[in-house]
Amino acid sequence: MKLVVATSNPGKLKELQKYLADLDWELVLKPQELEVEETGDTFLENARLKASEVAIATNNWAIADDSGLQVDALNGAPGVYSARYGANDSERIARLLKELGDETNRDAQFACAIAIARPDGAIALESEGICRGEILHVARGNGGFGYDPVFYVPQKQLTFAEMTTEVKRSISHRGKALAGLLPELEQVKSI
Ligand code: ITT
Repeated sequence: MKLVVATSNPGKLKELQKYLADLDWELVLKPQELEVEETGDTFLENARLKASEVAIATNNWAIADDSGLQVDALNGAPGVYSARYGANDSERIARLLKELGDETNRDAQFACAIAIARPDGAIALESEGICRGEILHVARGNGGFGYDPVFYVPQKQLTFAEMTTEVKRSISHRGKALAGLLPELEQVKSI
């Protein structure tokens, strides 16, 4: 059975494809022209919206991820606006570092909500994950995507951009959200 990966973000797509590779589902890319407006106030609402609309439009099962960075000293910003914080990754990072300035509290978290919809748009599964860390003053590492080079995880003493995909998966918001959902994804087809 086909599962449409409802994202236009290449970095996110790469991670999701890797995490879902061993499953008994045929992964299909979302049609490029199909863009869903993210009108929700929470990651979960937006993940549900994207999964449902893409499922209905393609008449297939669909999986969507809505995620973002929440910085404590910025009262949770950029949050659900993480993708809209700048025109590209380097502008988004530059804006984040500027807004934080000399702030000594650099605590932050990545949050991720994942929703899976049936072809009629009904949500079949959903899950959320969080990863705590700190915002560095200067970017480090070349891997990953988005805010990865400035997101440092003390437990690993690495930024997300310095980790292998496997290590990032083991501790990241997206890895945790998916771990809560993969066993059920194998079962859900028959229900
Ligand atoms: P889709 O909606 O098409 O999936 P998007 O980039 O608009 O793509 P979101 O609305 O979920 O996705 O925005 C999430 C943003 O948060 C994303 O653009 C990144 O800047 C950031 N982000 C999410 N997960 C991340 C991760 O693992 N590493 C770095 N940045 C991440």
